[in-house]
Amino acid sequence: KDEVEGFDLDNAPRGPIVLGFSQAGAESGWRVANTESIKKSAERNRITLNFKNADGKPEQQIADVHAFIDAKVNVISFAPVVESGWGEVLRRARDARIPVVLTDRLIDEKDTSLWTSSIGAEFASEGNLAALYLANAFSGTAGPVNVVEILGTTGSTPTKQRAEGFAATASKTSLLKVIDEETGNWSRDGGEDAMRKLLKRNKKIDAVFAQNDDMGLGAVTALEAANRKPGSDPKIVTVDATRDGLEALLAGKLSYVVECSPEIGEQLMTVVVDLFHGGRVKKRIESEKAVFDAESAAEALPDRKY
Ligand code: GYE
Repeated sequence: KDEVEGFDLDNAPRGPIVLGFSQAGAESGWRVANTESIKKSAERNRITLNFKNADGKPEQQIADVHAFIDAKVNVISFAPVVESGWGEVLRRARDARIPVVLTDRLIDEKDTSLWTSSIGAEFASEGNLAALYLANAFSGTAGPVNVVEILGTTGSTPTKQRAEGFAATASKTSLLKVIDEETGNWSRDGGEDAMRKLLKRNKKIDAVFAQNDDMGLGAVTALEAANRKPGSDPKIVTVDATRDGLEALLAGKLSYVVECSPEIGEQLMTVVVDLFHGGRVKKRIESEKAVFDAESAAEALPDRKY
């Protein structure tokens, strides 16, 4: 069952469709670009956007979704700060017959009828790709390669799945060893702080897996302050491929970047329009990804808008 029926045309709104969108926050370059993408695509599709920013606060975000139900919006969408806590408000949305589209991240509810569709990246495969790069980069060395991981917000889907994907591939190589981890909350300051703690606790660090560009860039600052040479000592792999990330890759301060596209606004608006105008929508829609080394970063940078 990978497709869901759209709504009856009889139920289609008479005026513009109203979409209530709750954004997780503004914690990273990725998130800012994601907000841009959603706002621009709503405008282009003539969808009225009721936008709220939860600023990284799970309780705020649930309150925002309740407010969308009270306002009788036509569709609700949100990028969850964390996976937990969604059952009650989503049952209320279902009772009010308001379709819910998850974007970017997932929720941990077993009842899949609580959402109509979800749009986002396969985070585990991003973790796989990050580990695969390091395994190749260190192949031929005796090992073990000591890796420290800088994690995103605890309880969010990409934090869990990027770590799982990385660990799964790392364990197959019997070369990479995750020796320590620290949360950096997706932000630059958080990444810098996390790296400082990891440096204090660990003598030999060969590589860093930072779960997003911003935390990786924060780690670069901490490593330079400790007289290390980030990009080679240690190698640093990140996820997102924002402009700042690709520029650091080109400058040799990051070693490799796995892309996770924030530009999912257009896919979201297509689902919203299809829901009300007779189309069928997919239960799961995957967003784009690629991988970058310094050479392909140089090619991509002129067109990178975020
Ligand atoms: O990688 C990070 C952002 O959920 C994919 O959240 C998103 C992640 C992204 O803060 O930069």
